[in-house]
Parts: sequence; structure tokens; C-alpha cells
Amino acid sequence: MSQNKCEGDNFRSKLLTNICPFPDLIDMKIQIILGSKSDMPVAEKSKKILDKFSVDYDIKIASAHRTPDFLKDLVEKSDADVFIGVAGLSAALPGTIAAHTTKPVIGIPVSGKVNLDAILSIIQMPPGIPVGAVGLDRGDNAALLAIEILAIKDKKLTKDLEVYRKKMKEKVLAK
Ligand code: C2R
Repeated sequence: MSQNKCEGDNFRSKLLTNICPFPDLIDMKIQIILGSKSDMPVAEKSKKILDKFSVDYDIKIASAHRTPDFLKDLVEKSDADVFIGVAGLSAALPGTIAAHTTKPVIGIPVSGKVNLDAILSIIQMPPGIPVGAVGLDRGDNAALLAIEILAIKDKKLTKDLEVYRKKMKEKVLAK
């Protein structure tokens, strides 16, 4: 059971008194954070994979640039095992998430007019604060990588990943 201070006997009353600002974070494995709601199509790809593997997740919009305090609070209070940060343009978001946690962070650069701006912002982290990066708009791969991290300690997820790859292989060979 997680140690989120929002849970327990008083959970409902805490909710009512607004002590618990992130009630849906409880027992959640993956926290997806979008820099803007305009990034939602990329998160939809992650959702599809996470739903397929029945992995719990939560999606929030929080920006390193626009809502720095909210983002810090969200990351520090989260019980998630893995974070996924989705951002375009000058994509400080995944790196800033990583600055507030020692848990693994996967960054998804969102495509735009330039593309390299977001890719390099996520990949070129200074030594000491790593962020794993997937390709442009690759919400699906970010979710799979997050599942692979969780699967290290979860035999069922490992099995499910094996089945997923087997089906993918069969599909490729059938063409
Ligand atoms: P709007 O569509 O809201 O103008 O956002 C978002 O991820 C989005 O792709 C345009 C783009 O700005 C990005 N954004 C960041 C950050 N906050 C928003 N890169 C950040 O903190 O890194």
C-alpha cells in the first residue's frame, strides 16, 4: 500500500476539506504530465497501451514554465513509480520533473514547426539528472518503456510484454 498522505480512514473528509489536492494519485503506477492540453493526442497513444496492459496511470497538465509550483507539488506528492513528461517547443518539462524526483522519467518530445527544439531539450540533460527519451510523439513507446521498468519487479507484466511482442512478430511476418 502506498504512503500517500491522502489515503486512510479520513480520506473522504480530507477530500471534502480540500486537504488532499491530488486524490486520484493514490496507488497509481505511472504519472503522465503534459505541458499543455494541446499535447493530449500524444498522451492518447500512451493511454491505449497502458489500458491494454491494465497498468494504472494518471494524466495531469502541468508546465515547468507556466505552473512551476503546481508541477513541483504534483511530482513531490506523487506515489507513481515512473513519470512520463510530454512537451513540445522548449521542452523543459521532463527535465524539471526529474529535478523533483529520483524516480525514472521518460520524456516525449511533441512535434511542431521545428521538432529538434523539443528533442534536444529532452535529450541534452546536464550530467546528474537523466531523462530517458523516446521519439517524436511516441506516446506508445514511452508507455511500453514505463511498463518494462515496472516489469522488472512484476512477473505478470513481463509475461504480458512477451505475449505483446509475440503478437507483433506474428503480425509482421503475416504481411
Ligand atoms: P500551447 O498549445 O498551450 O500553446 O503549448 C507544451 O508541451 C506544448 O507542446 C505549446 C507547447 O508548449 C509546451 N510547453 C512546454 C512547457 N510547458 C508548455 N514545453 C514546459 O514547461 O516545458
